[in-house]
Amino acid sequence: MPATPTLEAQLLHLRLDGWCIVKDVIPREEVAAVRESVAEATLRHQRPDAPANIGHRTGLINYDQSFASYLVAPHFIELIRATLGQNVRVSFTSAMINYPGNARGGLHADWPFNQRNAGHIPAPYPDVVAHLTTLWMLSPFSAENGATIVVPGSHRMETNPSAEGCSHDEDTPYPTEIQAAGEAGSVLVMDSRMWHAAGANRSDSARVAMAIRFAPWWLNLNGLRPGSGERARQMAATGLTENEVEAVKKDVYARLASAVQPLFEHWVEH
Ligand SMILES: O=C(O)CCC(=O)C(=O)O
Repeated sequence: MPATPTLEAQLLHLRLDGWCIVKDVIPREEVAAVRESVAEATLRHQRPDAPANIGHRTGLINYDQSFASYLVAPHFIELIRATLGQNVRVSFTSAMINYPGNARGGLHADWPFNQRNAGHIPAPYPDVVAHLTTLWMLSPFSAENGATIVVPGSHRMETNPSAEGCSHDEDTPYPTEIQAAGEAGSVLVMDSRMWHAAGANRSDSARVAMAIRFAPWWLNLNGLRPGSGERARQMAATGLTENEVEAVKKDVYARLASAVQPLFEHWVEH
């Protein structure tokens, strides 16, 4: 069995390639229970405007907390904190169920680099790690069921295919792209600038995953807050829409473990 990569090796992989996989963030014997809990919450609270063939629930922490304790699994959170600083914050918790037949997505970078969001850092953007996207494999990710497509090294670009004028079309596979496969319980950690897309699900079962995103303390998240003046001004100024992240309910926050609470403190409802 290959040795578990060290934190230094994972950091190098993340810096050079823009992504790495952290294994066993959820232990194998516990991942089925988390998958079932997340899938059940997603089906019960499904977003009506979710794209075809995808079950989606944003603000997942309000609907299901089965995953919360794993956010501080030492070999996972050490990597996140070594990259973004000790006072890191969770910016998004989203569940995604990609059903059989779900088509390949377009290549893009995530918020705040996705140029279609009102609150985006305009391209050409600087070479700074400002946000991490972590995709939690609650089902195993394989080429067949649509493991995330990544373009290694693309995080060092100053733009991405969501931008008008980007020299690569979002729907054209990139020659060096690969699929980030892994076992259930593993987490794909990537620089949010990295070009990526959902793979096509050609299997006969659903791929259940979560996108948990992390921000450093200095990144302004106010544009994601429903009803905020800053959000309205960003949308009016750009003519673009923006993702919404509902506030964490007080009683949900109160029940989180003390080691998990600091990740969500900034977003608790007033
Ligand atoms: O579902 C996937 O594999 C990719 C998801 C994605 O592109 C995103 O959350 O930004």
